[in-house]
Amino acid sequence: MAETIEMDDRTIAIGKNHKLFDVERIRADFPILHQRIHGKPLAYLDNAATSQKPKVVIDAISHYYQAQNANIHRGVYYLSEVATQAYEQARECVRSFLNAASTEEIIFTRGATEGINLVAHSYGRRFIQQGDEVIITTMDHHSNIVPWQILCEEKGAQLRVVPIDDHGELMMDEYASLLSAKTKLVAFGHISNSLGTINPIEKIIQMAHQVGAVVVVDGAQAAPHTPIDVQALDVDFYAFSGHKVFGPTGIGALYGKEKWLDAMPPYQGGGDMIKSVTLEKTIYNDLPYKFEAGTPHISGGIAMAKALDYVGQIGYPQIEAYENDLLNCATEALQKVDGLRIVGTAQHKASVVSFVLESVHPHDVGTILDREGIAIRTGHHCTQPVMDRFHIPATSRASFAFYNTKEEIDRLVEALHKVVRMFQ
Ligand code: C6P
Repeated sequence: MAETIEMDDRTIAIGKNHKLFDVERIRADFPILHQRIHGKPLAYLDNAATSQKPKVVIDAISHYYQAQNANIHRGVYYLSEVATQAYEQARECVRSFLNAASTEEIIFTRGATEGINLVAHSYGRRFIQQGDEVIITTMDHHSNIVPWQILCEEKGAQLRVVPIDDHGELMMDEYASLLSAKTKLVAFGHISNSLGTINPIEKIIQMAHQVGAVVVVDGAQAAPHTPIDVQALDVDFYAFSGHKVFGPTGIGALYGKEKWLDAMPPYQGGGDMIKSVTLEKTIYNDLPYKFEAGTPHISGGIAMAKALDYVGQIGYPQIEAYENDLLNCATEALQKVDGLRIVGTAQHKASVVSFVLESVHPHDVGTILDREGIAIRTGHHCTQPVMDRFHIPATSRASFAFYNTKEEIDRLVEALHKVVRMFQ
């Protein structure tokens, strides 16, 4: 973790060379943040649901449609070549973001959900057999539960689940005891969206590999907060969504080791994923195109690459240190709100705080906060097994990005005091 030296509430110096993290300068890049909601300045604290977009990303989409729009991999004319080149450059940018060995291992998807479904349908259908075991965890998002349930049901395989403790941490001893020669696949979230827990991903991968299982990581919540190096992790598959990392919706990427992608059947059939088609037989295209049927979200890929560049320019050490500061500040202040209990108190957490307020339903909390211009998410966050584990129907969740400020946290806390007074 980078060393943080606070200079004032808005400008902090981070790291040995004291690179300045000027949140006001960063906020200036995000047009949507400068508006009033119900007459109050917007405090957007729902970044785990989706992040806001910097102007470079918005401009990239607009520029694409104003100057580059054409279908890719198909035309011999100038515009098609320009669009193809921009899209393939975006793939190279994703490769570099994940530190994958080659662009052949980068498949554009609609997002993390589609990435995980692709692996379940393609790898799962080919390699998971009756009697095999697939391991997931209690803290997984529905996107990393349902595809494996469908697969296991279809194949007669067993779904095993690593439980979590009262802090919202994975019970690693239980994980160790679930692993066996029957374990063929382990799928888990890098960071929990409802608890904020950062999982010990290196250890989980290493343990799975020791029994010969392949590992699928749902990186939807990790990409905005922490650097990812798929080669150092030695992970088999890693999925993330563009919209959570300051890019557009409807685009994301799946990393897969080439040896697996080569051995897997296509996920969908259609244009661009073929080399040749006769009515008798189809020869599939090379990687990564074998997994990209149909016209893709071209502007999305290009704009997502801009977002990844943008994040890279700020730098993960700066982002991690600043967000950690926000997390500590919010945790400390929220604990002082009467009747508030934080759900998810893991030692290693991303900037996500879920909480329940005694005798106030989270939907009431969310609605009252909205009147103050504060956007948080309330509900089960697509993690119903987490809610069941903590015997609650829902939580309120504030999730921070690097453009959030301590003033916004102050406003959140003040509004929650108000909610408590209203329900007294
Ligand atoms: N979580 C949240 O408010 P998609 O929808 O494919 O971009 O991402 C799905 C997904 C997968 N895994 C995790 C850990 C996630 O957090 C999400 C999306 C949002 O928490 C919407 S439910």
